[in-house]
Amino acid sequence: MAACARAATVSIFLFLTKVTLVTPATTPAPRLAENDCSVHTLPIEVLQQLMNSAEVILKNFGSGTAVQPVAVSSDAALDGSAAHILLRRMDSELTELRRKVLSLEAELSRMKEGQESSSTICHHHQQEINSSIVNQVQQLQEETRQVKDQLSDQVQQLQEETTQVKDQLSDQVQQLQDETKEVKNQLLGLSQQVTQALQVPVATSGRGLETQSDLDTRPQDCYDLLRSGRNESGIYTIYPQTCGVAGEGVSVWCDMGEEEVDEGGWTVVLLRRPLSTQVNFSRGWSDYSIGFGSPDTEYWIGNDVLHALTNEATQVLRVDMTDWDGESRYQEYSFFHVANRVHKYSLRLGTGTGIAGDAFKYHDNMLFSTPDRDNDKSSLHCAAKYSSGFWFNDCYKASPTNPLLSKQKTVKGIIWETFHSDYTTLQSVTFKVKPAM
Ligand SMILES: [Ca+2]
Repeated sequence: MAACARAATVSIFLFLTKVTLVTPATTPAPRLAENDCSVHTLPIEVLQQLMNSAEVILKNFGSGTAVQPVAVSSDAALDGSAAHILLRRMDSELTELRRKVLSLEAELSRMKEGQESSSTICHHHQQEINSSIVNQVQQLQEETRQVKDQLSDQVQQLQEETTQVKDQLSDQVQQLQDETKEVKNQLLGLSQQVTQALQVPVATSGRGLETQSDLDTRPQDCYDLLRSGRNESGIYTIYPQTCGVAGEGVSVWCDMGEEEVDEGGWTVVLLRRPLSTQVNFSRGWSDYSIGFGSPDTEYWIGNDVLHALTNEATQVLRVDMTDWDGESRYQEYSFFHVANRVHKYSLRLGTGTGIAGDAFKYHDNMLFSTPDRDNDKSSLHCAAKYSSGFWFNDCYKASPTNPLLSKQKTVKGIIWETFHSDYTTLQSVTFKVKPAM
């Protein structure tokens, strides 16, 4: 039994001597840096195996379990003293070895804790970083969205303001142009009158003073032409005067009447009739001001000419119309006046008589509106709604400038409500003027 114990002791001694040589116990175990995520698995595993083996051997030695003897000579002639010394030395070494084993176990435990701690710290840091990145991305997205919304609002506001300013400027420019033209015409008229007044006593010696209309023999309207002997209806050029000054010639249709029925002399200012291709009456303020179309098709004489024609002398207006069944009716107004551009061609009408009914009276005192100018009394933009220029109220009872449509019941066509109150369209209509008798 003593021999077995000795043999085991020798085996452990030899084994642990090797362990001592290969373990890091003789040098300080590497400490893991706090954030060092690399894992030192190999040294720890090796140490673990070695420790396990050492513990088994120590346990077996302590419990007296039989261990395979190593080759120790049984007949070694060791005396009692020598054996005693050997045993003491082995005990001492054994104690030292146990201490080293314990130290190694502590080191191993510390390394394991370090590894686990490092791993936990790394995982925790990774989560924090991920969470931080996600938060920052979300915050950036939110800020981007807010900035985008703000920019969009500002752009829209700028566009609206630009449009408003543009409209205001356009109106102001138009008004200035109108006023300038009006003043210019008045100055020209005055200048001409002064010049003629100064020249007349010399040039017309013996005839007395003459009026300007006597000096300008060009026809101001169709009635002038009729008086000069032109009694056939047709296209003529007239020279309406503004403030005593004849403007440019205007080509118009003169209705010279039928013999012994109507004395004629009517200047047609609006002509609508069915054609293979109708004239487009969906036009802006400028077109309605200067006029458009042609006397051999359809036309609007122009609001500036209307003002000139109706401003110099009291004019009678006659409206002739025919429906698609061929029935003709008329309405006359004892007085017809159109104001100048500055006053937006405001309409004044006298008493109406006739068999078509007084639909036009609804438009008395109205300003002129076009698809690009809303001067009506409606919350709507009547001229834009009906694609025409007229003295819209809220909106109309007569619509002679609406599109010329085939026979049907629609508010979109040419209507005279007191003729066809069910909005049956008309096929032709003319507005014509001549000086009141
Ligand atoms: Ca309106």
